[in-house]
Amino acid sequence: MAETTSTGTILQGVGGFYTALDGEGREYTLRAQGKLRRERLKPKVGDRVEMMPGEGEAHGWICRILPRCNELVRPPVANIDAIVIVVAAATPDPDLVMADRLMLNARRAGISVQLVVNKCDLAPESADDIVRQYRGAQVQPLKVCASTGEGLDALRERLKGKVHALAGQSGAGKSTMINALYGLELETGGLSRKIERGKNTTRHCQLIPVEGGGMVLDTPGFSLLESELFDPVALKDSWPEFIPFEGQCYFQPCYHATEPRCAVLEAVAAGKIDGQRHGRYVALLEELKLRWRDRYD
Ligand SMILES: Nc1nc2c(ncn2[C@@H]2O[C@H](COP(=O)(O)OP(=O)(O)O)[C@@H](O)[C@H]2O)c(=O)[nH]1
Ligand SMILES: [Mg+2]
Ligand SMILES: [Zn+2]
Repeated sequence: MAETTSTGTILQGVGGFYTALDGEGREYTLRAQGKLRRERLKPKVGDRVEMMPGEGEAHGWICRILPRCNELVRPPVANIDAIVIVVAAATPDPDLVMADRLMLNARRAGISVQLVVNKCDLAPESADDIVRQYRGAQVQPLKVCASTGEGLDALRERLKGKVHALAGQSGAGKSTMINALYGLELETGGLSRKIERGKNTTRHCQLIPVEGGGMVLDTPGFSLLESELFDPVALKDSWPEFIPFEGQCYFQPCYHATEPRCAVLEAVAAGKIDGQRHGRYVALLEELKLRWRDRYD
């Protein structure tokens, strides 16, 4: 048997079987070789791999995972150019704590973030408020309506040629948005369809090649999202709003939470930094400090 290997990109993985796409647009069904499993190297969607295609109907093998440019734990993906955080203006009520956590994780992984406020038809004022809160967050907030397609041309343009993942609350409209952006037919429906067995909404990650050379990834919503554990003093580095004021606080380093003569707190008081975004930062900081303190328990 010819032991030729080639390179491919993992599009999805379900129950230990992976689908990979090669440079010529061919798809392969693969399993991870035992040595990968023994080393606990689990291929992720987006991974570039060395593979040994199977002969005929037989599945092939993933021999090696090539070095990753970046990776996320939730959603479990690798080599993503941009993460699109989808927040609904209403229905469900926007969970901006989750949006902030997704942003934080993406930033720490070195992935650029695009914020999209969906369902603007339902609550235009709420949409404006969310955009206002994220004005300084370097997330290019965009208001859209996935069900009518409004605003999607601008989004498609920004994402052209990129490998991008949509993430956010269940029911925010991620699958509807992908369908409207690229003329696909992913399962949508949020809560109403859950009762129909087997007709559930997005359950696993799947990378789909789209026009313009990019790829899109639909992800299931997460109800619980804990960020990785790291020194709380580094949390502020993931809030771009603080950058102009860094180094101007009386105490160094400064958490920008309760310290006297803190330049960031002064900027919040003066309306230069959004107070709600800062408030969520402080809450996240407190949580991280507790987890950091108890990290050896
Ligand atoms: N009114 C309105 N409903 C939307 C919009 N986008 C999606 N929906 C609806 O929201 C529900 C959840 O959408 P879905 O795409 O399944 O959300 P996902 O869980 O984030 O993938 C569906 O019933 C969609 O029809 C929108 O822009 N406006
Ligand atoms: Mg979905
Ligand atoms: Zn400070």
